[in-house]
Amino acid sequence: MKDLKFLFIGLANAGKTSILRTLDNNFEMIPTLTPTAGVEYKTFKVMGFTVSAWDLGGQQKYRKKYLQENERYFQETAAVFYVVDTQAKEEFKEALAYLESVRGAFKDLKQENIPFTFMLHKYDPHVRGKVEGIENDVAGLKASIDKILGNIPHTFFETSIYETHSVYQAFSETILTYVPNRDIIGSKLREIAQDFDSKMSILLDSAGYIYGQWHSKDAQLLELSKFIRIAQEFAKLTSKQTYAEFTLLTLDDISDVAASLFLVGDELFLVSMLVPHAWFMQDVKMQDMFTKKAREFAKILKIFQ
Ligand SMILES: Nc1nc2c(ncn2[C@@H]2O[C@H](COP(=O)(O)OP(=O)(O)OP(=O)(O)O)[C@@H](O)[C@H]2O)c(=O)[nH]1
Ligand SMILES: [Mg+2]
Repeated sequence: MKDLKFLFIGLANAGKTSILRTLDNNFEMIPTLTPTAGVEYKTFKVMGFTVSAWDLGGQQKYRKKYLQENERYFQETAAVFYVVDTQAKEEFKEALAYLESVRGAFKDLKQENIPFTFMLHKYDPHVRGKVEGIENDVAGLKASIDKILGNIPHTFFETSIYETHSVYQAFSETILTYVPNRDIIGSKLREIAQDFDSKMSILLDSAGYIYGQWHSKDAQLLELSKFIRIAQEFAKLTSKQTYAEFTLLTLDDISDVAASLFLVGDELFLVSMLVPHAWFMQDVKMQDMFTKKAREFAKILKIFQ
């Protein structure tokens, strides 16, 4: 198993520990969280990797220490998850200054090209498109980050603990960058969706990690988000003792989520796609075809071993 060290960095109260609790399915803990004192460590077994997440408490006294002892904290990092509270506009300047120092620390260690995954966090469903100016604030923030990082690889995700899948998406996609041939999953997901005239498809494991997804260009963001949420919740609820090969879940008045489950070794996987409501349900032959197609992923999943 390959090891990956991920740093979770950002100002105090940005949401780092909440994100890690979310990834650990430990939601009950979130309301009682206190500021992280120093560093907390958490290990995840995911997609064939052992991920060590270092949760670097963001209070100023700790931040200073990490930068002063950068070797101890930053050495051998595979990727940095940089968490910013998008609802705290007054803190953006400080968050950017810290980012600059972190970049400087990696430069000192001659590891300038460590990739950054930005979690533009607390981008809650009730905030998006509703709180005045947040889109502009976030666009401005991204531009400033681009300027600081230049050619250093970095990606942006808008995340919220109230949309669990947004957090999983950022985490999964970052891990996937360490998997050679991962593109083959996306092409296969496109193929399966197009075979059935579907606009979106996804491959997940039963822990909820997203191995790949595909959607057509005209897919609506809100629908996509709903689709991923339903598929993910279902994947997490299913146990390998009791799973059914085919299940149809209701998305809304027009669409369903077709789900096919299969085992690879000891691991349960789910392939889902969006299908027109009531159309798929009656057609057993179609369900069979879909189930067969979904199984073809078993071979592809060997790239994770
Ligand atoms: N609205 C909203 N609040 C969140 C979200 N994620 C976390 N929070 C809240 O933000 C507060 C801080 O969360 P923490 O996870 O403790 O923040 P942290 O980055 O670990 O803070 P330090 O440990 O001090 O560095 C808590 O009250 C959380 O409930 C989110 O997505 N949306
Ligand atoms: Mg914390």
